Amino acid sequence: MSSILVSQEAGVLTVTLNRPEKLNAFNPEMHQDLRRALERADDDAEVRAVLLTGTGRAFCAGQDLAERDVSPGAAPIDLSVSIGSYYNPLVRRLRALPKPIVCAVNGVAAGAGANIALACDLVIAARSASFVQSFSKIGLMPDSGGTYFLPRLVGTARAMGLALLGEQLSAEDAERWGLIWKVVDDENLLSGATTLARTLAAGPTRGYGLLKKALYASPGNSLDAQLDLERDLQREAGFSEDYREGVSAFMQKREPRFKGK
Ligand code: LHQ
Repeated sequence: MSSILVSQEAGVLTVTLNRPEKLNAFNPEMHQDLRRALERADDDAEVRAVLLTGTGRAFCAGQDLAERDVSPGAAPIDLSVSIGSYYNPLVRRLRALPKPIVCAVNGVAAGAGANIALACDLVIAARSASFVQSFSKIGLMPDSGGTYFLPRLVGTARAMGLALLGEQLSAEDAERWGLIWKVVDDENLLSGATTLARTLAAGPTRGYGLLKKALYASPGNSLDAQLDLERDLQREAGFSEDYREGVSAFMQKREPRFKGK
């Protein structure tokens, strides 16, 4: 059985984590498959949005903890190797993809699984889903961008509580705290996320890529630097066909037909 499922329709590449018996925990195969899928999303001009979700009752339980020998006497484990080889490149790839990524969190998202979801651009969660910074339960600290995303999304006080206590945060609280975009009823998750991804796939893809760049650069920039960046990126947006189409459609009082160029 493949560790991920990939399908493409209406400009949306849907990538489904598919190790349900392991709550979609990451192993090297799943990392490699996901990397290939995201490379395809980047390279294929027909792909104009990505939808990431999971099969079964979990979105992703983070690293597969059965993969490492932690028995007494076993060799010390250098976790920086898999973080450097897999998790950090994955977070960077999600953030840098110049196309919108919708994450449909279908169940529990734990450890790196939670933070991979937060690395996506729009996170929608099923009402029964939850988010757990479970790292402290196994003697670790948040990785996969958790110490970056959490304080920026919910503030240091809540980030610290989540990281120290490792308690499950319900999808409804995650929405209320501003950790995610929206919570929806379980039965509406996939249809809602697909509709959203298709809407984005019919949008001005280049403009979306540029706005991702600007918003994600913002926390590290001064206002001056950000204004300069906006000027430069808007210059690029202004050269796009979709800008011409958008303004023409507005003036002609019709719906725009964006091509993503
Ligand atoms: C699992 C897992 C799992 C294997 C549930 N692995 N089997 C990066 C770099 C390098 C190394 C270290 O880590 C990292 C990043 C990380 O992600 S570290 C954090 C790793 N993840 C966790 O610590 C989460 C562990 N899982 C849980 O806390 C719970 O299972 C959650 C909260 C996800 C779900 O709880 P429940 O709904 O109560 O389910 P459960 O605990 O009963 O799990 C169901 C089964 O899934 C069970 O197996 P079994 O054979 O008893 O049915 C678990 O052992 C297995 N499972 N997570 N990460």
